[in-house]
Amino acid sequence: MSASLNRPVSIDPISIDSCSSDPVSNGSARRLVIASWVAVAGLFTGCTLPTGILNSRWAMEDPDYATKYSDGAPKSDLAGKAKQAMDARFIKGSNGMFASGGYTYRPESENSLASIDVGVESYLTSYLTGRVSFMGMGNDEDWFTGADAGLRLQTPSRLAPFVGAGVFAGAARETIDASDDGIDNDDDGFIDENREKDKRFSGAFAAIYPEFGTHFWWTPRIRLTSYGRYMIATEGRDADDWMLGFGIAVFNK
Ligand SMILES: [Ca+2]
Ligand SMILES: [Ca+2]
Repeated sequence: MSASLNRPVSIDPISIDSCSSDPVSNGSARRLVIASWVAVAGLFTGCTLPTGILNSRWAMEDPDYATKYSDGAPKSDLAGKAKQAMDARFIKGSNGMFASGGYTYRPESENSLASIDVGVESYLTSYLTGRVSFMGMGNDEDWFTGADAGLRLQTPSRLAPFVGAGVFAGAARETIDASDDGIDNDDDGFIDENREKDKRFSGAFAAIYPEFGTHFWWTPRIRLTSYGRYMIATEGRDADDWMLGFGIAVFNK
């Protein structure tokens, strides 16, 4: 998949959104993402600081962790202190729900999309998760909706960088440039006038993606995530997107 990242991007005559440099679309997508990030951040303003900031045994509310570190590392044992401050292996076998919001950037277009994703995630082991979700992406002109599924390989630690791969499949309605197809697409009496557009419905839109990111356990049950994905669309490189997102997940055992 990484080879696709370097693939040269060709400009198709029916390049998606090549006609829509509408700053309103960018603005509304951006506002939606900012609003959702502020809402997530707001959840925490009323909460306490991340657990264990003043105590390296950060996850004592988890029974497995508490058993393992019931004695705790002595003050002089810095390596032991660091280990218990980082250890998140107790999460193995946990299931949770997550919500995330993202912002996509399509190199071939000035148009951007906001995305919202709600789903379930399981820790298959302490370092591997699988998840499925419903995802919607859209702006004033285009929308995509469908199911997303993926795997992430992470370090089994409180601050956990990860790499992953996933697939998105669903439907799309896109506004495309129609100024070169010999058709009066908008019935205004002019054929292929400047900036003529057409709507296209893709009943089966799909993308696969590599991704990378970082998790941070705010508490032993609440996890924050930031991620970046390169969405490789079945429709061709013109429809590829970079997606940057932020999410929150709540797990239980
Ligand atoms: Ca026309
Ligand atoms: Ca036309």
